[in-house]
Amino acid sequence: MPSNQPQTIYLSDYKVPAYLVDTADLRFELFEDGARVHSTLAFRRNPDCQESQETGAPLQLHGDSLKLESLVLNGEAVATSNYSVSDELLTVNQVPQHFTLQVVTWIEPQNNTRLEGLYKSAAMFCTQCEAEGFRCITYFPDRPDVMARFSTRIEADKTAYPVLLSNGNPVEQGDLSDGRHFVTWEDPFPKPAYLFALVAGDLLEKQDSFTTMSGRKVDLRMYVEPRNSEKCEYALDSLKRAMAWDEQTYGREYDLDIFMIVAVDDFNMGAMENKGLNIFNSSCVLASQETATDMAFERIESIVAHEYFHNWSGNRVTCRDWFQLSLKEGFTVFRDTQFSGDMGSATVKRIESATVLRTAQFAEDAGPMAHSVRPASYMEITNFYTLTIYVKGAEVVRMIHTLLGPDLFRKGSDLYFERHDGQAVTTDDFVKAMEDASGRDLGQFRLWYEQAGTPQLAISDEYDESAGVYHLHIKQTLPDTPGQTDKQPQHIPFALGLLGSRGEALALALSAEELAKADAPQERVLELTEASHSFEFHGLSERPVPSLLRHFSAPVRVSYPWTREQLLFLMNHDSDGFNRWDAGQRLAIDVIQQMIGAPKDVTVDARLVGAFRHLISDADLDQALVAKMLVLPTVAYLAELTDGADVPAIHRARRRVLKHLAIALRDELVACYRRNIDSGPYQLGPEAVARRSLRNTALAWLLLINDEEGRSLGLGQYRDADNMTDRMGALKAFVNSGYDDDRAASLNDFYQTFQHDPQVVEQWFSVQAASRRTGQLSHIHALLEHPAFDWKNPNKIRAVIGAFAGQNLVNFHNPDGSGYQFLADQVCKLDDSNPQIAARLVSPLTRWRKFAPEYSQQMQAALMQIRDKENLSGDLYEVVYKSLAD
Ligand code: 0A1
Ligand code: ZN
Repeated sequence: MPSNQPQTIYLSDYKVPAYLVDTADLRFELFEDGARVHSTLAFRRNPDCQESQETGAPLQLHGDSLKLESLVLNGEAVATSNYSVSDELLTVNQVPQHFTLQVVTWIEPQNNTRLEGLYKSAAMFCTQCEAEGFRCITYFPDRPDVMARFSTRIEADKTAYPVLLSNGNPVEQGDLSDGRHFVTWEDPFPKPAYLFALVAGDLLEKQDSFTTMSGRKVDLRMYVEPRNSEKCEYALDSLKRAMAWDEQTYGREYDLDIFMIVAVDDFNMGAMENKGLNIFNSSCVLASQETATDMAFERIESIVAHEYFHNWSGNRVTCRDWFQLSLKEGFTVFRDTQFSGDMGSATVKRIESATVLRTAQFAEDAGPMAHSVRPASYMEITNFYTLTIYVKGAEVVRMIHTLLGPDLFRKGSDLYFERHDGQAVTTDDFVKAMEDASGRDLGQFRLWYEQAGTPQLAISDEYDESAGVYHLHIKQTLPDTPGQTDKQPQHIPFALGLLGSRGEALALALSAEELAKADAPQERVLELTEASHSFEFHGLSERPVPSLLRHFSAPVRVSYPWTREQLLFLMNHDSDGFNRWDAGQRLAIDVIQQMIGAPKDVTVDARLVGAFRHLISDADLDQALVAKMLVLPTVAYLAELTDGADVPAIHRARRRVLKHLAIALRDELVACYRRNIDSGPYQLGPEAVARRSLRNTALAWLLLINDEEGRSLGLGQYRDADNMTDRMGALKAFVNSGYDDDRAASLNDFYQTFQHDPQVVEQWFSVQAASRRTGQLSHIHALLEHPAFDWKNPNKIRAVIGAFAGQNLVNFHNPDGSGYQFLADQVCKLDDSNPQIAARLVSPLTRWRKFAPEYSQQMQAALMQIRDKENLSGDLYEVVYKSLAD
């Protein structure tokens, strides 16, 4: 057991802070060999803390990797006997009711490879303080329920760092001696330290503006390295759309005079919502037609919106403690998905959210790190920036929206923002506001926050012909998760419809009386609260086909004995687009599963071919939906659905089906490709995006079967592409094809063309690392040796190692165990420089229990090897030990 075993922190141990900070005045002196941070903090005892009121508890400040240079209390140096410093805390004894503490620390941003606190990304200084990075800058009560008014003076060399940014508004600037200068920023809004930010660099400024609903003009500024000058427009436009949408949908207006976005190349996550100064991973904000795919544009729009929306859901109303992380993240993801749905197709957005949830969040729920939306304990909070907190958290908010309806939900959110503006609160406060505004009892609903795991609904039905009544039985169970057994039934909104034999929507009368009134709706949201329910639908002259869990109305698994005929019927007739897509997925899953290990003479069900023929050929269907319906369920999802999964076998079965479809539909694919060629100028609207998507799917399928016409279409597309979606679509198709020369030539050309653009080089890495053909270990090793690879850059690490272990399932799960060994080696290596990234990358290994014994044993062995590493970080310790626990 390593000596640095991290402690477990429990929600039940929460105590209010003993001291509050009213103002934090910071002065940063930035140099090439380090930075000096002068901090002046105005403290007072917390009136809500009994202990500090009565006995004057010692003052404890968090600190991490700091060199303390001086400590002054109310103008006098603190005697060494009156304070102590450990690795994590600075403790000052005997402090008065009110006092000012001046702390000077020395830090080394240039050597900060963890990318927490103040660090250097290329030539610029930047910060990342969520969750506990501020303590790497100076000593501070680094917890979100301590909110202070910050001012920040930054001093640096004027030539190397002409731009000096922090939160709030600039209030003073000027020159200093030795070619240095300073800028002072003041943020009028009290905030927790995790929202602090600082940026210094030689950056280009892009300006725009937005006039708020009350008529205030807000300066919008984006700061990027000069070479990225042409990649800012989309983010700024997205920002303005998000600002307008939040006013319209939630009545929320921006509150400062300036809103800034900065792009940095080295960043552990996607982006950060620091007050007034959002910092983005370059890959999540920079885009141009030539360098970003449609998917990247979509991602940028949603992340820009997400960070902006945090200004209310996160910053104005923040979290009391990190157990409440989903208070801001779940709600904000809900808001950004609503926004994306409104900007494009709500159905397509719903399909995308459900895909992530069912593929990856359900896997998390079923794995060793399973936790509830509001966890009860953690070791390292950075390990809890999970899909459960983010996307399941968003689903929970979405269910409240479904239960209350849009108007009461809005009343609830208004009450929440009003009641808690300027406070640090809990998920319970959120639910309470929703209850108080709507009059609904959400008591049982709160279990969604407390119980981990994915509820399973087992559904059966029968039809009583003589009575004309259809019976639907729904049983819910919630599987055990680490530390949680014997769970309670949850409150589940279950949307459904019934279809008649001509595909028409039937009226849903739950009783004879309702039937008599003859105004029963065609879709209902049933509320499940018991372990089992039976519903009756009256007045049905034939057995209906049920359309279950419409719009994916709750994050649950549904089992129902669908026949293939029923699925085909729903694919064609369901009025709910989501369930049309879902029926297609279920049908494909059924067909693929049948092929796993099946003898050669078993053929692919002709009905699947027929259904896909219809999708590919009928140009009158909603093309954006069709583009989604043509994507077969991924190997990752198929594995998630299987106990004792044999990934290579799943992969072979899926390919067999795919190839069969491609051969059978070869002519239709060529026609679909040609029909969707765009002749006019490049556009980003939903129709153009759907056309490119359809064309790229057709191309990929054709190249999978070595079709010569497909090959020449692909070569032409690559050569003539005026945008990255087309270029990347062709490149990907060749990389995954059997055309070895074309693959080599296009990869080479792509690199030559884009080698100076890190965001595109990242795509170049990941298309290879994720490919069955180029993602063999020898090639992955070669990518790690490539001059453009950088062990300090999280994006490059994710593009190669993350894509290999997370997307290239067939090579990662090589039966010889080499993929596991490789990941273990890289994770150990990374743990010394960036433990956060190491702990995230290891996650594919943590799922070892899912796989067939010959795989799971080797995965376990790889985890043990990591466990035994010297100086294992706390981050990796938590993930690895929990994964290996019985
Ligand atoms: N709050 C950010 C995500 C974020 C979290 C942690 C970080 O560093 C450890 C960085 C960013 C968001 O939700 O966008
Ligand atoms: Zn967020």
